[in-house]
Amino acid sequence: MSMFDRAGAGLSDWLSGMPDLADLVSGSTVSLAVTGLSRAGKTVFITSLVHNLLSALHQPHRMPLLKVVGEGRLVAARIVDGGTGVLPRFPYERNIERMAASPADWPPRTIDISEIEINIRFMPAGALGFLLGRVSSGVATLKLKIVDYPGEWLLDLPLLTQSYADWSRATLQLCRRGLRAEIARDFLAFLSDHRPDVAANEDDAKRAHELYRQYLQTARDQHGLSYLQPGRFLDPDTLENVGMWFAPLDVADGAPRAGTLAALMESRFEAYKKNVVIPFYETYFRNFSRQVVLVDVLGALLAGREVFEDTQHALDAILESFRYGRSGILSRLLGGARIEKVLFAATKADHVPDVQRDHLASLLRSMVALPALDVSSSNAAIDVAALASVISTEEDSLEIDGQRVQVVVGKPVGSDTRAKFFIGNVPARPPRPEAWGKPFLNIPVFEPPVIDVSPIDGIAHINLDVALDYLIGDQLR
Ligand SMILES: Nc1nc2c(ncn2[C@@H]2O[C@H](COP(=O)(O)OP(=O)(O)O)[C@@H](O)[C@H]2O)c(=O)[nH]1
Ligand SMILES: [Mg+2]
Repeated sequence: MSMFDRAGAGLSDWLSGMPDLADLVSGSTVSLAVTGLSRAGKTVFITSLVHNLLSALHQPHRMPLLKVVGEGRLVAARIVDGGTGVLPRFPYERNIERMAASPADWPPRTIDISEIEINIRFMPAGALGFLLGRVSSGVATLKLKIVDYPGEWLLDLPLLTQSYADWSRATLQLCRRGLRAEIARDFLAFLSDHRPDVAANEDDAKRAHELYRQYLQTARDQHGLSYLQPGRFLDPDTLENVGMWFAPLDVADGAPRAGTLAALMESRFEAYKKNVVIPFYETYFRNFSRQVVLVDVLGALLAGREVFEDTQHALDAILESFRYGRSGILSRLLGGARIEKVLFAATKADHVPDVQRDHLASLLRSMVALPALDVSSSNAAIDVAALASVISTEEDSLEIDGQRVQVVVGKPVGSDTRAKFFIGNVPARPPRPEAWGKPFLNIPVFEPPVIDVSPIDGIAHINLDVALDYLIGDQLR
């Protein structure tokens, strides 16, 4: 090999580690998916992120740790209107108006998938910026596609490797334990009155499905449970389709006899996988390259041991969608595409004083068993953070039993007065079995702070810039 060859190889090695110059000029796209279990804070996260990006030119001090902003390289950030997206548009404007209204309130609950595109124009850093300056105006473009989708949908991945009998057995076992047994009482009573091998009829199928859905909904809305399958049963729109009205039954192993209730349920279970679960992975999930999973760690912690462990169980199932080496099904569905980086983020960190926020992140780290995760290169890179999309509280202190403790103060929605909120200490690790307190589900909903609806001043947050830099910073270099 001549000197020249070697030098050439060295240069192309060096260049291959960098974004393509042509891509930088014409613009590349990065798809950032935002998910989390219901009420984890997805809508508020995206709204604040978009607002702070659009405001970053005027108010760079809000996002100093997003390097493209902190280093003064941001040129412009704009919403792409009428984008090419096939998904419903994420209602950023409606949300920010609601949060900026007076009295201020939070955006309404959402259940569906949506997206919004932001065009980010920036000066590339270092040598690349220099090269780009020689061939064009020196300004690069990144199109950031942000997609909001329910984390419950990821809980359906395990269904793909289960038969109806497998799934029924696992689901009913869970359903007959602890808190769930009580919530599912009506559904379980139905099961004991109806053998799975009775002749199939629409009335029984419908009744079983309704009772099962009521159980899922109560478990989520009144008890804060999250390991709930199938994920779409919590979204009323899927109910339109009779072909998906099923529920688990006490079936024996093997294929059920034709014409029985069990056989009907089994065919609907298979239809759900084929028409709902698989298309989500093949059509949407395979296009995501970066992912945030938001978790209301504090809510889970305060709701008590059973809910906390259930959240852990759900996170475990969610993680399966980012472990490419282990399940052949995922690589088949994604056709080799993969998410490169995942951030698990504990939301609403403004509910605890500053000194407790590191613990919130450590607690989440141990909930997702991050230390034990095999860091095989086939998996997505994963990290953990604590953040608040919208700081809605201030710090204060309070005397409790002769001791001064740090608390947060905010104005609960609908109230005229400000209230102090103290939850004790956030542990850095899941509490020991005997250390659990009484379940507490009434975390106050604090009014958002005063927000300007125009993207000038931005919104005060905790770690949104750090999170975004981890997720897409490499595309803005
Ligand atoms: N204090 C505070 N509350 C938040 C924050 N993010 C979300 N929330 C609260 O959590 C609720 C649910 O958030 P939302 O984004 O709608 O959750 P989603 O179901 O995951 O989209 C909101 O209505 C707020 O009350 C935050 O950063 N700070
Ligand atoms: Mg939402």
